[in-house]
Amino acid sequence: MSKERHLQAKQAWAEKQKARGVVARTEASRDRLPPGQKLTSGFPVLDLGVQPEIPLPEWRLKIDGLVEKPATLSWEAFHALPQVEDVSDFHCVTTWSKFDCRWAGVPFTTLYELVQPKPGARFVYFTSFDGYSTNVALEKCLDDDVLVATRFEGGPIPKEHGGPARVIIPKLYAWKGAKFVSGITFLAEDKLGFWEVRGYSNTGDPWTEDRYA
Ligand SMILES: Nc1nc2c(c(=O)[nH]1)N[C@H]1C(S)=C(S)[C@@H](COP(=O)(O)O)O[C@H]1N2
Ligand SMILES: [Mo]
Repeated sequence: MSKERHLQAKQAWAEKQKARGVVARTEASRDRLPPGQKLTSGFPVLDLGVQPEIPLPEWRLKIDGLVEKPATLSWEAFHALPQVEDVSDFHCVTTWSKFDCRWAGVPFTTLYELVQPKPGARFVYFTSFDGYSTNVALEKCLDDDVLVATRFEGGPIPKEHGGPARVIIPKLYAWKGAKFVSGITFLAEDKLGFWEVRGYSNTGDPWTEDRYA
């Protein structure tokens, strides 16, 4: 079932790319701003008080757990994978939203194809170089706009925003997107991440104000 979902996501992305040439993304903000959110033009920084310095030659992304082909990708190996660009909105649970963030990187679905999760895999646990973690249902990671991003607005992601690489899951509150990402683990059973253990919602849907558990 998730196989079909990830193919659907690839197709949706292709169609969106086609559409982007002709359709400007100018929906009225009231249709784009989830309930209880305020639009910001800046880009606040939220972290655990640590912005780890990771030299690119030492950077690794480890993908493991319930998969046929675990992988540990160097910066070079990661960039040998097909890269995409996607523009999405960003919603922080602390009530600010930022529209039209232009991220580029590797689609989650590409990493999914690379490691080939086993049929029992239903959850994803992300870990980071600063000790952060977060958990997401696998189904939610297979949308076409979910990326492991290495670029923001045409340049490298600034360290304070999670570079060298961060996860972007636009349809969920932003705490579900691990900055400074270092690991992606596929699991059969759910495992709560840093904020999920501390009372944030397990699902984190901005449109239903699904903020706290
Ligand atoms: N590694 C790591 N990822 C993280 C966090 C963090 O503290 N550490 N904070 C999360 C939260 S609560 C939000 S709102 C976004 C903030 O991203 P920004 O600092 O680029 O705005 O990153 C998320 N990912
Ligand atoms: Mo947040």
